[in-house]
Amino acid sequence: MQGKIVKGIAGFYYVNIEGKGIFECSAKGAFRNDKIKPLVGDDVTMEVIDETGKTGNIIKILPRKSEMIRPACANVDGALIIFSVKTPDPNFNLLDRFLIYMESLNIPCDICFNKDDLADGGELDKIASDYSGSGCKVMFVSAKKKQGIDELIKYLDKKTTVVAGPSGVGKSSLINLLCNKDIMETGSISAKTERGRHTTRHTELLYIHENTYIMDTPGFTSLDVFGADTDTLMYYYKEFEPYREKCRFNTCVHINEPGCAVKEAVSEGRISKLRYENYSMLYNELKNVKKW
Ligand SMILES: Nc1nc2c(ncn2[C@@H]2O[C@H](COP(=O)(O)OP(=O)(O)OP(=O)(O)O)[C@@H](O)[C@H]2O)c(=O)[nH]1
Ligand SMILES: [Mg+2]
Ligand SMILES: [Zn+2]
Repeated sequence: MQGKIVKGIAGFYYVNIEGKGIFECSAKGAFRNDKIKPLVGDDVTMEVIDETGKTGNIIKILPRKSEMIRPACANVDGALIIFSVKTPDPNFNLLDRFLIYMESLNIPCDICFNKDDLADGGELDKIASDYSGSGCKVMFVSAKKKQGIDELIKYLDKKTTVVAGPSGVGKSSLINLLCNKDIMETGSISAKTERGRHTTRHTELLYIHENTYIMDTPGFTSLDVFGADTDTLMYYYKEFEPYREKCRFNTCVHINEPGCAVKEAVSEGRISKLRYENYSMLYNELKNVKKW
C-alpha cells in the first residue's frame, strides 16, 4: 500500500491512502536505521494492520523531491501566499518577504488575495498592477461569497501546496471551502484591532482530491528576510530585470547611484513604485544587519 503522511502526533503518523482514508501508523520500518525521520508530506509504503480500525505500519519512506523546514513538510510543489485586500489591510512589505523566502527555497510561489468582496475594482486593479511584474500569478477570491474557489481548485490540482500568510486573512476559511468541509477552526477579527485570533496552531496536510493536498500554517506576523542579502536582493525583483543592464554603473544596486535605469523606470511608472519602495526598505534593513 502506498500513501502520504498528512500529520504526525506523538510518535504516530497519519497516512492517507487514496480511496481508503487515513490510517494511524507507527513507524517500525527499516528506515529507522537510516536516521530519516518521517515528515508530513512523505510518500510511504505501509502495511495495513487493521482495515476497519484503520491502523497500519510504515515500511518505507519513498525518495523525497524536496524538504522544507519551516513549516516542516516534504515534497512541497508550491506555495500560495494568502493576503486579504482589507481587514487586515495588506502589508506589502511582509508579502515581499514571503515571496523572497519561498523563492530562496526554490519553491514556486503565487499570491491569492482574499476578501475581494471588501474592496472596489480600482483597489483590486492597483494591487494586480503592482504585482504584474513579480513573476507570480495573482488571484482574487472571496471565501465569504465563495468566489474564485473553482479557479483555486484548478490551480492546486495534483500538487502539494503550502499556504502561508498573516493572521486573519482567511486562510482557514478558504481551506474549509477547498476541502468542502469544516476542518479548520476559523476566528473572527476583533473590529478594534483588526487582528485575527491566531486560531491555527499546528501544521497538517489536508486532502482536497486525488494527489492534491494543501497545508495550512499558523499566521506569521513578521518574518526575517531569509535567503537574500544586499547583493542578491535585487534578483528577487523580476521587474528590474529589463533595466538592470542599462544602469550607468554595473555595480548599481539601484538605491542612490546616478544614472540608474531602474529608478528611472520607477519614476516613469514602468516599474511599480510600491514594489521599488519595498525593495529599498528591505535593502536598507539588510545593510543595517550587515553592520552588526
Ligand atoms: N468579508 C470577508 N471576510 C472573510 C473572508 N474570508 C474570511 N473572512 C473572515 O476573516 C476572519 C479570519 O478568517 P480565518 O479563516 O480564521 O483566518 P486565518 O488566516 O486562518 O487566521 P489565522 O488562523 O489566525 O492565521 C473570519 O472572521 C472570517 O469569517 C472573505 O472572503 N470576506
Ligand atoms: Mg487559520
Ligand atoms: Zn540601477
